[in-house]
Amino acid sequence: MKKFTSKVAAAALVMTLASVSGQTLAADSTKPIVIPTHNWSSQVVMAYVIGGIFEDMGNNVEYVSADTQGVYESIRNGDVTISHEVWQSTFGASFYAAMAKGGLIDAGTHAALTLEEVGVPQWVVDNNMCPGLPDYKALIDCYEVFATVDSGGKGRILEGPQSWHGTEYPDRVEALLGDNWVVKFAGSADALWADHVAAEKEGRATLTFNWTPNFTDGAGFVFIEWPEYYLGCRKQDGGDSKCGSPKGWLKKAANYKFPKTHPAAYMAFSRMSFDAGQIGSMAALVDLEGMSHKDAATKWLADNEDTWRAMTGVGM
Ligand code: TMO
Repeated sequence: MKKFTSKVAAAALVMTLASVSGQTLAADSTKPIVIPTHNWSSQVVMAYVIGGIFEDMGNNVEYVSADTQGVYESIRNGDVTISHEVWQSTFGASFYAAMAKGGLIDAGTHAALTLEEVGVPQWVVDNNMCPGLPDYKALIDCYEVFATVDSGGKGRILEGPQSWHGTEYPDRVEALLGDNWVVKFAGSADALWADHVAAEKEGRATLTFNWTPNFTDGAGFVFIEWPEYYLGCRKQDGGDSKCGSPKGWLKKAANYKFPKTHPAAYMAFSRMSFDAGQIGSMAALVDLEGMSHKDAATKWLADNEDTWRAMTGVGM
């Protein structure tokens, strides 16, 4: 009896100690946390940044190259564990479609506000190449200024890869600009940046898709101002597409089991919040400084240790 009592007391003491130390109470599974990589720089760098934080906490991590829309279904069914850059304009519909089916959770919102929109490099405005910008109505009469060798005399909008937006810009151009404009899809983000460089060299104006936060925030990029976005205004959502992109959020998503299988990693992930400067700098290390995504993440983690360590601990 005496032995039994002391065993119970010992167990109670262990439980007390465990709950005081909090995080160690429920250990994270050794199963890898699967992090997706996509096709723009900040997302890939942030994948390795977050993976590096998880590894520092003792977790196992795996990276998979994933489709930018299909990834939300993969998170829902557990093949991918998280998404750390859910941009409202491009991926909001796929994010909520997966959530509605059950299995994907909203794991919080970054501090950064976002805009994914077409626009012109600052020098196009500075040189007054299309008077009246950034109002979209100025484009109606300026189409010839934005013609390229492959646009048949029409103004050209260089969209990002089609997997980001689908028919959003062709629909909008048809609704608001008319027949003198054509939308071409770039094969990659790098093709957008190459076009900015070539256009400046050739002295021609260019109108391309871009977003903020991004490395271009430094040199300046002027986003076109369209009629305001509202939920349902896009053709694909039942509207007439006479609207611009939302001034949007940047969310994180996770599989619904992640908080249970990896409580410490999930808690850290739910607390991770990057601002515009931090996200822009992740992109700049690759797109301006020419680093590999992995090296950029290693440097970012070394330069910002106080910031990310605070996210991994218990407390306010
Ligand atoms: C999803 N993106 C930031 C490239 O627009």
